[in-house]
Amino acid sequence: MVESTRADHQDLAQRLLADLLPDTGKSVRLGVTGIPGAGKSTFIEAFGRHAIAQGGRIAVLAIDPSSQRAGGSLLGDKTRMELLSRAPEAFVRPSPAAGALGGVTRRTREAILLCEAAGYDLVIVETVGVGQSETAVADLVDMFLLLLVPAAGDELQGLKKGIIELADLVIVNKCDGPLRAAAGTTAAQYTAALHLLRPALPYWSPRVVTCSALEGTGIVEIWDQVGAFRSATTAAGALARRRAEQAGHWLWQEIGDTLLQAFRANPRVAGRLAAMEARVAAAEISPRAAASALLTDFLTPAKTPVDT
Ligand SMILES: Nc1nc2c(ncn2[C@@H]2O[C@H](COP(=O)(O)OP(=O)(O)OP(=O)(O)O)[C@@H](O)[C@H]2O)c(=O)[nH]1
Ligand SMILES: [Mg+2]
Repeated sequence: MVESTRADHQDLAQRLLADLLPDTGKSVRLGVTGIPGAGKSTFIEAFGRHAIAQGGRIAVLAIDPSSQRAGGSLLGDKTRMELLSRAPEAFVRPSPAAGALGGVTRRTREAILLCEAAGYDLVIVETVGVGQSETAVADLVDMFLLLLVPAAGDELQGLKKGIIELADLVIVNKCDGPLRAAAGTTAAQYTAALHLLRPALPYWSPRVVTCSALEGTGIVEIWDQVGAFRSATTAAGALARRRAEQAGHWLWQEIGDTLLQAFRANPRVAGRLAAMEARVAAAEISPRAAASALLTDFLTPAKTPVDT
């Protein structure tokens, strides 16, 4: 219902979320990003099974606003997280139907709350680190994990510039078989890069670790790092601050989205919008003057019928 775009569903969903709010906020929220094929789903499966073995309950949500990738993550993730999907302690939810990133992140944000109210103590959000979604996911979670493959340099990894600065933990996956040596080299390079990239936070310095999601090595160390991050951010009050900030962003995003929706739906605006856009494109009117005219239409109470 939360994912539905139907207005009556949305009303019910909002009431449900309001009722559940006191039961939310108690999980560890993790974001996992990396280029397509980095092994995110395989990693989440291994990590999730470890979490379950420790007595945890885990929910996995995927964000894929493009969803045009070959095969789609929907089928892929279902099969790749086969064991996790079947575990009664796990809930695996593939991407909601493709849509604007804002819509997808809103639904994911609300899905996180639902999972928490349902008693999952670990919520993992998977997203592909080549677009905008990873920045959006960093704003949904407590800790952001960047999954790399053994190769040199951000460009070669096909990663968006600056993404490493978002990472609270960098993981070089596929440290096995013939890739093991390259994984070690990549880890060393990124360790050096991290030291240059940003000054360490007073309570946390992001580290680079290696793992093999396929063979299950390195998972325990990552689990320990997640625990250490949790303790450090809680002790410093940083976790509460991060979530408060995120809630503030969410509030303003909702205000912005709702206003824009109302603006576009306004009959007087709708009647002139296309023409105004064309005039702006043809440089007949400045964007500022056009915006001002449209906003006047929007903000002036409609006493007379549509237009003028
Ligand atoms: N050798 C090796 N292969 C791995 C490892 N982890 C994943 N793979 C393989 O890498 C491929 C992609 O794995 P996925 O887990 O689907 O990667 P993903 O990042 O979730 O991919 P998308 O969701 O499509 O972006 C699969 O063929 C996996 O078997 C690993 O630790 N070692
Ligand atoms: Mg995947």
